[in-house]
Amino acid sequence: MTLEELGWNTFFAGEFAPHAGQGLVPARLIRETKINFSALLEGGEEVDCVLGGKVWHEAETDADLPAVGDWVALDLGAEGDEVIIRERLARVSRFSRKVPGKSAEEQVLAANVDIVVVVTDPGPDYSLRRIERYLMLIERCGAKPVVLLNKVDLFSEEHCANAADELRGLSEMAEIHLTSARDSQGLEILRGYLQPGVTITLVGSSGVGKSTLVNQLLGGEWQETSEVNEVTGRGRHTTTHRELIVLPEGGLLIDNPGVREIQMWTDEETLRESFVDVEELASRCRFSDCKHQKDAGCAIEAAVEAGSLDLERYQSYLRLEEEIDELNRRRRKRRMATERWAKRNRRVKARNLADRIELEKEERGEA
Ligand SMILES: Nc1nc2c(ncn2[C@@H]2O[C@H](COP(=O)(O)OP(=O)(O)OP(=O)(O)O)[C@@H](O)[C@H]2O)c(=O)[nH]1
Ligand SMILES: [Mg+2]
Ligand SMILES: [Zn+2]
Repeated sequence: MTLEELGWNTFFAGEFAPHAGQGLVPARLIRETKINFSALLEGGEEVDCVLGGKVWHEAETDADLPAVGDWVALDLGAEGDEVIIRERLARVSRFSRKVPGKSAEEQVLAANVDIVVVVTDPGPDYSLRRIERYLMLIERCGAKPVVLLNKVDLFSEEHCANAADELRGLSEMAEIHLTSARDSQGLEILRGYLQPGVTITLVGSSGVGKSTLVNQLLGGEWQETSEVNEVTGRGRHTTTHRELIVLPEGGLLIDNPGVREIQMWTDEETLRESFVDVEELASRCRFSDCKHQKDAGCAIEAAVEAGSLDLERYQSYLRLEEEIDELNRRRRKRRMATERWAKRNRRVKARNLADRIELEKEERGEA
């Protein structure tokens, strides 16, 4: 297996060049666990590795830490030594979401991806708004967006075609396909994207069929049925960690655990961008401080009444302002906490330094 087959290119070669002379080797991270990482080396050998102190200290946020898909410079050491990640090479792209819960931190789901495939179904998981949010973030991260409406075997042809048409209306860049992982229908589409060296990541809610698609592409059982549902007694594949898989015919695939809450990491600009048409309307409201809620001369409410603006979209626009406030509030809070923490660290360092000077004086018999 060559580095190119793992996704290596001239950009990464340039990033790696300064480290080549230091006895380090390039590798791609394929798995992350609570205690360490696994990486693939040129030739295809898999090694376990741990984070080096420099990479840890230089990371300003969690998003700077190595993630699955990242290229790193490894220190293999001597036989039997722990393999250490000395550098994380710059990324060409990263697909992120907001860390679940109260924090406003960014979490990198997959680094250096070329295509992000959103898997959904034409039934219970189907939500235009959620897919729209996904598409917006994929386009922003620089990857190509693809949507798979999976499990089409469970729904009528007409229903599936309508759902696909609706999705096509969301974006000109996104490609929408109908698939059935159960019947191996539409898999050739995924195979077509998976050229050697191309990295694809599969995202979407739990249970939509991401791992089943991967299994089908691998032509067998790659992920064993681990948990058995207590109630139904049926096996269930539930992906618990992110993993990059190299397909035999080339192409790299990152399977993700299902995203329960679609709290994608984002910023105010992205949020606003997705509502440019509504913001445009807002500029035509009679009052500049219009709340768009029963205000006189409100252009947005007029558009809803005239049927040119979707009621649901109007409602999410109103919630969006709250969302932005909340996002900025958390950012400020986090920054304050980080500043306090940095001050504390400086004090600790200063104290340690003072102690060391004292100690050295003592040792020299000066104290
Ligand atoms: N009928 C039908 N069932 C499918 C299809 N694809 C997947 N399934 C079933 O849906 C269930 C969930 O599939 P998974 O592949 O585990 O879903 P996942 O997206 O990987 O879920 P998480 O790992 O929890 O994120 C399994 O019981 C699959 O057999 C399909 O095309 N048709
Ligand atoms: Mg899965
Ligand atoms: Zn208004």
